[in-house]
Amino acid sequence: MIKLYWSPRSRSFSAIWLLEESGLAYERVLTDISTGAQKSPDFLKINPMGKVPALTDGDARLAEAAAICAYVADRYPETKLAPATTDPKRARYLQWLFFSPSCIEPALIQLFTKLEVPTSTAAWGSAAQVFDVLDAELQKGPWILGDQFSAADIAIGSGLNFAVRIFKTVPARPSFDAYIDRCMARPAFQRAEKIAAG
Ligand SMILES: N[C@@H](CCC(=O)N[C@@H](CS)C(=O)NCC(=O)O)C(=O)O
Repeated sequence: MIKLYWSPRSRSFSAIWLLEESGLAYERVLTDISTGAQKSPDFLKINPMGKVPALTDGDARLAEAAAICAYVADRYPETKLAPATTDPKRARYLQWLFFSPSCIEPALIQLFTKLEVPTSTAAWGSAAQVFDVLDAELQKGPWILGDQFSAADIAIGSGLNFAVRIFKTVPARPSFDAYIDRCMARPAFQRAEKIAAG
Protein backbone atom coordinates (compact mmCIF):
# COMPACT_ATOMS: atom_id res chain seq x y z
CA MET A 1 0.00 0.00 0.00
CA ILE A 2 1.27 3.47 -0.91
CA LYS A 3 1.89 5.69 2.11
CA LEU A 4 2.10 9.45 1.63
CA TYR A 5 3.87 11.44 4.33
CA TRP A 6 2.35 14.89 4.23
CA SER A 7 1.75 18.08 6.15
CA PRO A 8 -1.15 20.54 5.82
CA ARG A 9 -0.66 23.70 3.72
CA SER A 10 2.66 22.61 2.24
CA ARG A 11 4.27 21.31 -0.92
CA SER A 12 2.56 18.01 -0.05
CA PHE A 13 -0.37 19.39 -2.04
CA SER A 14 0.93 18.18 -5.41
CA ALA A 15 1.44 14.63 -4.11
CA ILE A 16 -2.08 14.58 -2.65
CA TRP A 17 -3.52 15.90 -5.93
CA LEU A 18 -1.52 13.28 -7.86
CA LEU A 19 -2.77 10.41 -5.72
CA GLU A 20 -6.33 11.70 -5.87
CA GLU A 21 -6.06 11.83 -9.70
CA SER A 22 -4.54 8.34 -9.78
CA GLY A 23 -7.47 6.52 -8.25
CA LEU A 24 -4.96 4.34 -6.39
CA ALA A 25 -5.56 3.33 -2.79
CA TYR A 26 -3.17 5.13 -0.47
CA GLU A 27 -2.72 5.93 3.18
CA ARG A 28 -1.91 9.43 4.37
CA VAL A 29 0.58 9.65 7.22
CA LEU A 30 0.36 13.05 8.87
CA THR A 31 3.87 14.44 9.32
CA ASP A 32 3.03 17.86 10.67
CA ILE A 33 5.95 20.19 9.99
CA SER A 34 4.70 22.59 12.66
CA THR A 35 5.52 19.92 15.28
CA GLY A 36 8.94 18.96 13.88
CA ALA A 37 7.70 15.47 12.92
CA GLN A 38 9.68 15.74 9.67
CA LYS A 39 12.93 15.64 11.64
CA SER A 40 12.15 12.42 13.55
CA PRO A 41 14.72 9.62 13.11
CA ASP A 42 12.10 7.38 11.48
CA PHE A 43 11.11 10.01 8.92
CA LEU A 44 14.73 10.94 8.17
CA LYS A 45 15.23 7.32 7.04
CA ILE A 46 12.67 8.05 4.30
CA ASN A 47 13.82 11.57 3.48
CA PRO A 48 17.18 12.62 4.95
CA MET A 49 16.29 16.22 3.99
CA GLY A 50 13.58 16.16 6.67
CA LYS A 51 10.99 17.62 4.33
CA VAL A 52 7.56 16.59 3.07
CA PRO A 53 6.16 15.18 0.85
CA ALA A 54 7.64 11.69 0.89
CA LEU A 55 6.18 8.40 -0.22
CA THR A 56 6.74 4.72 0.44
CA ASP A 57 5.36 1.89 -1.67
CA GLY A 58 6.44 -1.51 -0.43
CA ASP A 59 10.23 -1.43 -0.49
CA ALA A 60 10.32 1.74 -2.61
CA ARG A 61 10.78 5.06 -0.82
CA LEU A 62 11.31 8.54 -2.20
CA ALA A 63 10.88 12.25 -1.62
CA GLU A 64 10.78 15.34 -3.88
CA ALA A 65 7.36 16.29 -5.19
CA ALA A 66 8.22 16.04 -8.90
CA ALA A 67 9.98 12.68 -8.40
CA ILE A 68 6.86 11.41 -6.64
CA CYS A 69 4.83 12.50 -9.70
CA ALA A 70 7.23 10.64 -12.01
CA TYR A 71 7.32 7.52 -9.82
CA VAL A 72 3.57 7.08 -9.47
CA ALA A 73 2.87 7.83 -13.16
CA ASP A 74 5.50 5.30 -14.33
CA ARG A 75 4.95 2.60 -11.71
CA TYR A 76 1.19 2.65 -12.33
CA PRO A 77 0.73 3.31 -16.08
CA GLU A 78 -2.96 2.48 -15.75
CA THR A 79 -3.34 5.92 -14.12
CA LYS A 80 -2.59 7.46 -17.54
CA LEU A 81 -0.71 10.31 -15.90
CA ALA A 82 2.29 10.16 -18.26
CA PRO A 83 2.86 9.45 -21.95
CA ALA A 84 4.42 6.00 -22.51
CA THR A 85 8.23 5.90 -22.75
CA THR A 86 7.89 5.14 -26.49
CA ASP A 87 5.52 8.07 -27.14
CA PRO A 88 7.28 11.14 -28.69
CA LYS A 89 5.25 13.31 -26.27
CA ARG A 90 7.28 11.73 -23.47
CA ALA A 91 10.15 14.10 -24.23
CA ARG A 92 8.09 17.25 -23.65
CA TYR A 93 6.45 15.62 -20.62
CA LEU A 94 9.86 15.12 -19.00
CA GLN A 95 10.94 18.63 -19.89
CA TRP A 96 7.92 20.24 -18.24
CA LEU A 97 7.92 17.91 -15.25
CA PHE A 98 11.54 18.88 -14.54
CA PHE A 99 10.82 22.54 -15.31
CA SER A 100 8.84 22.76 -12.08
CA PRO A 101 11.66 22.05 -9.56
CA SER A 102 14.49 23.21 -11.87
CA CYS A 103 13.10 26.55 -13.03
CA ILE A 104 9.80 27.51 -11.38
CA GLU A 105 10.89 26.79 -7.79
CA PRO A 106 14.17 28.74 -7.94
CA ALA A 107 12.45 31.57 -9.85
CA LEU A 108 9.92 31.87 -7.02
CA ILE A 109 12.66 31.94 -4.41
CA GLN A 110 14.43 34.61 -6.46
CA LEU A 111 11.28 36.76 -6.51
CA PHE A 112 10.81 36.21 -2.78
CA THR A 113 14.40 37.02 -1.77
CA LYS A 114 15.13 39.55 -4.55
CA LEU A 115 18.37 37.63 -5.12
CA GLU A 116 20.42 38.95 -8.07
CA VAL A 117 22.08 36.23 -10.18
CA PRO A 118 23.51 36.69 -13.71
CA THR A 119 21.03 35.06 -16.10
CA SER A 120 23.74 33.07 -17.84
CA THR A 121 24.83 31.59 -14.50
CA ALA A 122 21.40 30.92 -13.01
CA ALA A 123 20.10 27.52 -14.14
CA TRP A 124 16.63 29.06 -14.44
CA GLY A 125 17.81 32.13 -16.36
CA SER A 126 15.63 34.71 -14.63
CA ALA A 127 12.21 34.73 -13.04
CA ALA A 128 10.96 36.92 -15.92
CA GLN A 129 12.20 34.42 -18.49
CA VAL A 130 10.70 31.42 -16.64
CA PHE A 131 7.25 32.99 -16.47
CA ASP A 132 7.37 34.35 -20.04
CA VAL A 133 8.26 30.87 -21.36
CA LEU A 134 5.54 29.25 -19.27
CA ASP A 135 3.03 31.89 -20.40
CA ALA A 136 3.77 31.21 -24.08
CA GLU A 137 3.39 27.45 -23.56
CA LEU A 138 0.17 27.69 -21.55
CA GLN A 139 -1.43 29.94 -24.16
CA LYS A 140 -1.56 26.84 -26.38
CA GLY A 141 -3.40 24.85 -23.66
CA PRO A 142 -5.48 23.39 -22.38
CA TRP A 143 -2.68 21.42 -20.67
CA ILE A 144 1.08 21.63 -20.84
CA LEU A 145 1.09 18.76 -23.41
CA GLY A 146 -1.93 20.13 -25.27
CA ASP A 147 -5.00 17.91 -24.94
CA GLN A 148 -3.34 15.38 -22.65
CA PHE A 149 -3.47 16.05 -18.91
CA SER A 150 -0.40 14.58 -17.18
CA ALA A 151 1.59 14.54 -13.96
CA ALA A 152 3.56 17.50 -15.37
CA ASP A 153 0.37 19.57 -15.00
CA ILE A 154 0.18 18.52 -11.37
CA ALA A 155 3.73 19.71 -10.72
CA ILE A 156 3.31 22.96 -12.67
CA GLY A 157 -0.31 23.67 -11.71
CA SER A 158 0.40 23.27 -7.99
CA GLY A 159 3.36 25.65 -8.12
CA LEU A 160 1.53 28.21 -10.22
CA ASN A 161 -1.50 28.15 -7.95
CA PHE A 162 0.69 28.80 -4.91
CA ALA A 163 2.63 31.54 -6.72
CA VAL A 164 -0.24 33.38 -8.42
CA ARG A 165 -3.27 32.78 -6.22
CA ILE A 166 -2.02 31.96 -2.72
CA PHE A 167 1.23 33.91 -2.21
CA LYS A 168 0.68 36.34 -5.13
CA THR A 169 4.45 36.38 -5.78
CA VAL A 170 3.81 36.14 -9.52
CA PRO A 171 1.42 38.62 -11.18
CA ALA A 172 -1.61 36.97 -12.77
CA ARG A 173 -1.67 36.66 -16.56
CA PRO A 174 -4.64 35.49 -18.67
CA SER A 175 -2.94 32.18 -19.53
CA PHE A 176 -2.05 31.52 -15.88
CA ASP A 177 -5.55 32.33 -14.66
CA ALA A 178 -7.21 30.13 -17.28
CA TYR A 179 -4.82 27.24 -16.55
CA ILE A 180 -5.23 27.47 -12.78
CA ASP A 181 -9.03 27.60 -13.24
CA ARG A 182 -8.84 24.42 -15.35
CA CYS A 183 -6.72 22.72 -12.68
CA MET A 184 -9.10 23.84 -9.92
CA ALA A 185 -12.11 22.54 -11.83
CA ARG A 186 -10.79 18.98 -11.58
CA PRO A 187 -12.56 16.99 -8.86
CA ALA A 188 -9.22 15.49 -7.71
CA PHE A 189 -7.80 19.01 -7.21
CA GLN A 190 -10.83 19.95 -5.14
CA ARG A 191 -10.53 16.82 -2.97
CA ALA A 192 -6.81 17.53 -2.53
CA GLU A 193 -7.53 21.11 -1.44
CA LYS A 194 -9.85 19.89 1.31
CA ILE A 195 -7.31 17.30 2.49
CA ALA A 196 -4.36 19.70 2.33
CA ALA A 197 -6.25 22.27 4.44
CA GLY A 198 -5.75 19.85 7.35
N1 LIG B 1 12.31 19.99 -2.87
C1 LIG B 1 11.24 19.51 -2.03
C2 LIG B 1 10.83 20.64 -1.11
C3 LIG B 1 9.92 20.17 0.00
C4 LIG B 1 9.71 21.26 1.02
O1 LIG B 1 10.28 22.36 0.94
N2 LIG B 1 8.89 20.97 2.01
C5 LIG B 1 8.67 21.90 3.10
C6 LIG B 1 7.18 22.19 3.25
S1 LIG B 1 6.54 23.12 1.88
C7 LIG B 1 9.10 21.25 4.42
O2 LIG B 1 8.96 20.06 4.60
N3 LIG B 1 9.59 22.08 5.34
C8 LIG B 1 9.90 21.62 6.68
C9 LIG B 1 11.32 21.76 7.07
O3 LIG B 1 12.16 22.03 6.22
O4 LIG B 1 11.59 21.57 8.24
C10 LIG B 1 10.07 19.03 -2.89
O5 LIG B 1 9.89 19.52 -4.00
O6 LIG B 1 9.32 18.14 -2.46
